[in-house]
Amino acid sequence: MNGRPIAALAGLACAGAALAAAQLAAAAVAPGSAPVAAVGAVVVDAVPEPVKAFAIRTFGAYDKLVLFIGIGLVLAAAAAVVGVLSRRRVAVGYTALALLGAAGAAAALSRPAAGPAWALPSLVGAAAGALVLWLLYRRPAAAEPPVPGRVVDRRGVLLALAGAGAVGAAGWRLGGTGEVETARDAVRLPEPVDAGPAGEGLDVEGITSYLTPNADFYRVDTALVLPQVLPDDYVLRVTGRVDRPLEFSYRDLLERDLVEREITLSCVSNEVGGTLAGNARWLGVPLAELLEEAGVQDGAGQVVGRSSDGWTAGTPTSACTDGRDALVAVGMNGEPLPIEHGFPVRMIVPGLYGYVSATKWLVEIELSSFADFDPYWVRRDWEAEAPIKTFSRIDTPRPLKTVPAGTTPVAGVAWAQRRGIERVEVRVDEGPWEEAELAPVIGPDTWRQWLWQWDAAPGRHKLEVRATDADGETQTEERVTPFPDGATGWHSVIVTAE
Ligand SMILES: Nc1nc2c(c(=O)[nH]1)N[C@H]1C(S)=C(S)[C@@H](COP(=O)(O)O)O[C@H]1N2
Ligand SMILES: [Mo]
Repeated sequence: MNGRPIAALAGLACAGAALAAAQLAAAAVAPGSAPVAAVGAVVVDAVPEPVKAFAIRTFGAYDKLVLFIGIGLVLAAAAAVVGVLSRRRVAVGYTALALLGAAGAAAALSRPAAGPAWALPSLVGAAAGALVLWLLYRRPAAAEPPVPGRVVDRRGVLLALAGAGAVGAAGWRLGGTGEVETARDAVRLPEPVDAGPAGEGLDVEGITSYLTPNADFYRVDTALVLPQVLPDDYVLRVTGRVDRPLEFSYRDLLERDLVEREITLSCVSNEVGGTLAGNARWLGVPLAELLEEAGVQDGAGQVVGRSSDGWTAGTPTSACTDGRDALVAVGMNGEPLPIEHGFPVRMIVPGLYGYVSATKWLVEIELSSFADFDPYWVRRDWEAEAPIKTFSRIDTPRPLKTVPAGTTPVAGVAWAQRRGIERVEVRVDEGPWEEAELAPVIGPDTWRQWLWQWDAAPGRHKLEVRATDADGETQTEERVTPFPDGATGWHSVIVTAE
């Protein structure tokens, strides 16, 4: 018998062989050139804003994994159907593989970082898939009972599936971040010439730590495969409306006078109560110095940071030169930047959301104007200028927790980078606002921990928090969503005391 299940598996084997061969080829070209990664990247760029917001809200850091699983399921279903249809007309299989190859190649070539070689993995994959198809689907021998169309070589299917698995795994490994990891491990960062003050935190159980360890630092970006930038190949270009275009190697940057500063980075997609923010000690070159050396021309009101994968962010030039610690950063909490946080070089500008300032895998700083250039998220209708809105969060007690009646610490963090936090208040069951104790701060650019000792009466309670920045502006109660320039509203949690 040569049933449909075997034919469906044969279809999977052909698609698997195609993807595995492509993955292996992509390890030699560039990880982003693999067809699934390229198609995924096109999907990420193309999906409408509400869908993307939904994905970030629902899947959080797993949004990329969910996308890959989705693409995998669609491909597998299509491959199984094509496998069955190919028994009658094997041309269906060849056509499907040709389409897969063409779509993958087109997607790869459309990526901003692509060169002509980016088409190769998809084409190699399609050819490998076609070869397996040719091997698996044969005409019945004269001695066999006549069937319409072709029979599938059962043993061949299993072999092909196993082979595809092995080749795919090898390609995945080779194309991984191993080489960059090794290069990063070899980096020795110099000591800063100017080490800024170190802040301290409050010692309260359950509060967000003052400095966020690198491993716990939130990650937000559009990169489905991590950009791989080797420090030895690294060049940062300062271009556009400047008197003198400049180039810096990684070594050039490390040899300059580095400064170290504690700065809180936060994401515009952070919802009220959300955790898309972190505070780190960044080591880097003051961006203002590079701009000064390049000579910014009149009218260059926007500094565009461009990533090795083509992503862009636009920062007002004034925010890079007004004396704040805008950095071309190489270090994070005493280590070279982790790969997922932009190794080898990224931008950090206090006071602005990450999407308008914090380009990771930074390879170009282009002086432009807001009229002349719309960066990645601005093209998707987010605001071009996005200063951080004042935010406060209750970290402990957690929502719906039961706490002992009597004295219970209520604590969390608040931030308003560039302005600073002056007051945090808490209220219980919409009673009077009570002022919280604040941790000491080193300046306006880091978050500030707060603590309020609550005398909790037994029962169910609503706790709310609001912060006031150093300009005297208190957070508005009005709840708005992150789109298009950041969420507002007071964070609240419901807890039971007993
Ligand atoms: N190359 C690149 N840089 C990027 C992004 C991106 O998608 N690509 N996302 C930005 C956004 S939206 C934020 S909030 C910060 C997050 O930095 P982190 O992942 O190190 O926390 O990086 C910014 N830099
Ligand atoms: Mo962000």
